[in-house]
Amino acid sequence: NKVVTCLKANALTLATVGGVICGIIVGIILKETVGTFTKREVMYVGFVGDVFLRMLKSLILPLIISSLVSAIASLDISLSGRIAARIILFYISTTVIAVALGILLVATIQPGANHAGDVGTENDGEGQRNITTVDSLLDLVRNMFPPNIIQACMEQTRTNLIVPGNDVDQQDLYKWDIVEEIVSGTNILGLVVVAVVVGIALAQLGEEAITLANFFHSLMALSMKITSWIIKLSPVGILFLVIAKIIEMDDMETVLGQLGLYFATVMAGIMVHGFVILPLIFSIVTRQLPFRYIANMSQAIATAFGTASSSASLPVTIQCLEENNGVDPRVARFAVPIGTAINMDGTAIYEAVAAIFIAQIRQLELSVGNYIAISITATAASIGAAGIPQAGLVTLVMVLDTVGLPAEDVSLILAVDWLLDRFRTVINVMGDAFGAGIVNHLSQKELNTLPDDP
Ligand code: DAS
Repeated sequence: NKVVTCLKANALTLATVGGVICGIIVGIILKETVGTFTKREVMYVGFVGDVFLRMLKSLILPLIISSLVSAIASLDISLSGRIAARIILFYISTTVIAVALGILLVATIQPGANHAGDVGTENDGEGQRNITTVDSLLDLVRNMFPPNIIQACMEQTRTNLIVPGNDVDQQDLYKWDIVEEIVSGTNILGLVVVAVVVGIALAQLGEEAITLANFFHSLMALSMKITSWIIKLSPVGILFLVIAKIIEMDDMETVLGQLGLYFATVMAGIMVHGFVILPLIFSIVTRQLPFRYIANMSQAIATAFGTASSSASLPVTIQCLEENNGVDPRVARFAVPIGTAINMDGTAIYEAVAAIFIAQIRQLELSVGNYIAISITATAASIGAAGIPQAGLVTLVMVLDTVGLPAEDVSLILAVDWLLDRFRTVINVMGDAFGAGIVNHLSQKELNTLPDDP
């Protein structure tokens, strides 16, 4: 009966992972039997999943603000400063490792070499968007300080609720006004900075602002309560999200023929990074095996795969860390919102591989300087990308611009991006989860000396 209790305890997680697997199987069967589906049919099939995704996304705003403010307000400044330094150092260094791994793989495997020059892009030329790297890097910094927090919240709600990539005709990719929003880092970065500043101010004010601090603690509790309800829907929600995505895709045979090696290169990079390198760092620091820690995150992994959005997975990631992995809420609620804003290892690898793959197809000789520029902009692009579907595809424009490749070359890798997006989103979430676990371990002594937050 030990097994029975274990199954009961993990029933929802098993059901959610089952939802992903069934979604893939049913999707492929539908695809093979029915063939192509109209956009309207896809929308009907995916309707339940879309509603589930919007429920999760509606929580992003209150959760990001309340989790950060309440976490920082309940730590003393010096401790939150040390925790922030550790978490940001971990995020930046793992992203740099990820980009280096991506470049190593794409430079050795050379996936673009055998297609050199054979694929052109029919491009009407109009609507072409030259987003230069410098502009978008400046935008990234500018967006960290939203001029008007209310407006930033409104815009963020808009970005969260419109799910780009699923219902926008792919060919219009670089015509999106969403491009501006995503390349300029959207407002999540701005909200994170504002929330950190407010949290520090509340911690400094102490008793004087205890009412406001308690408001954020209650808002966090409210958000987590609603999350626990929504999570119960994930098996069904994710099932339909995956089915809708599978029946919508182009036929994989021809696509994988052309992009198979590229797909394999990105997958190799993100899987090695997410399930070898990060767990290795985790085990070395915490002296515990990573398997249980990863298994305890499977609900968040399934949600990341199903929604292709690390922001939408945020509530589940926090819950898995606190409830299953016993990470101190003051660390989890600090690390994860910052992680979904700036830590996207999967996306960083993908940006580096995709840009160099396209350069190989274009028979563009890359100098060492180009590789260095690509690694810097791939890191910046992953920091600037929002945690919403196919954000990485859009910030890829920045990396292409670094080596003089036009924005519309993104269309060369479009066909498999909806699937790669899911895998890189899983690794983005794993990077946040391991970051929280490692910093939680390193901060244990200091956290235990502090009174528990109210
Ligand atoms: N889908 C993004 C995320 O949610 C990742 C990406 O687009 O690269 O993390």
